[in-house]
Amino acid sequence: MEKILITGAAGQLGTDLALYIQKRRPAARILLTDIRPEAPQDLADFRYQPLDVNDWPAFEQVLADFAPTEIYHLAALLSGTAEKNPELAWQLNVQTQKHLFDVCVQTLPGVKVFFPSSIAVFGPGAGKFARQQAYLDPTSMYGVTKVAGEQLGNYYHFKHGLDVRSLRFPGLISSKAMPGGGTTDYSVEIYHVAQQQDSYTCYLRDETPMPFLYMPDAMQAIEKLMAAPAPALTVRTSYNIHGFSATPKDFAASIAEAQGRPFELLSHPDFRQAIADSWPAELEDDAARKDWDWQPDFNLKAVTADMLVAVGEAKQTV
Ligand code: AKB
Repeated sequence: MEKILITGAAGQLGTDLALYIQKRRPAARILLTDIRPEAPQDLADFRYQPLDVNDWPAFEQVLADFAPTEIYHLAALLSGTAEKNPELAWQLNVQTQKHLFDVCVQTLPGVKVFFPSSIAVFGPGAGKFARQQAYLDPTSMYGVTKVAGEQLGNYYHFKHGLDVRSLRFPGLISSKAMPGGGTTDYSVEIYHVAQQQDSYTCYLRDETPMPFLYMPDAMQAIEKLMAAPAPALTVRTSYNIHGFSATPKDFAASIAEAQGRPFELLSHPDFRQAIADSWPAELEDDAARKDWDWQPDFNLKAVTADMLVAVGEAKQTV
């Protein structure tokens, strides 16, 4: 019996992942947990348990009671929030993740664990085109926690045989749950604003390039990575995956083109500009392509066409 536990399930990635796994693996038992007291509307059909994963006894109890065969550990602070609260970021993104790995080694033989890493692991040393094996010198607290998390995953794999797998996500674009506290969040907000207004004010300079990925591509990446035979995996820190590179100006232009009317981009950079400037614009993802057949389907034009419809439909049903 496949038993799948998702932490941080009410977030942007968790919401889509829960629905995707439910559809693709109908026989699996799924337990969703999140710090929120109740499941959001989109996840109302799932078994749901409120859980602060930083409460280790409570987390251990959930692991003991449910005895998952697969864990998607998504509970984490993103870049903007981590920069404002570095202590909590270290506690949640590193110490709790390490504790989870310890409990897995001690009590859940054979369990597979996925956790999301990020382009935030890169800093100036990687340059604007980040290779899989680039030097990692992140300048954000979030990036520091993600490098530590990756190294822990690699260590627990080689030292204890724990089957930990991970992806370095670029900015994720999706139409269900909103992202919370990241530097790439504008790439989702802009589509919501475009439903009602003809301009959007971005907290980054209009020519700031970053890598992005549409959620359906993120889903197929997680599925392929988790299904790959263990010997095929040559990377046990975290795999680079790339969808497309774009600037805020590119997003606005693509919305204007799709809507057939002008859409203006205004820019008022805040503290997130420094974070964005320290990240690469593009990722080399050859290892993912070779090891488990990674290939994205969506470019910016396709994302815009899809997002404008999906966000519009969601607004009509509210
Ligand atoms: C963020 O902006 O913090 C995240 C990420 C790139 O990991 N979306």
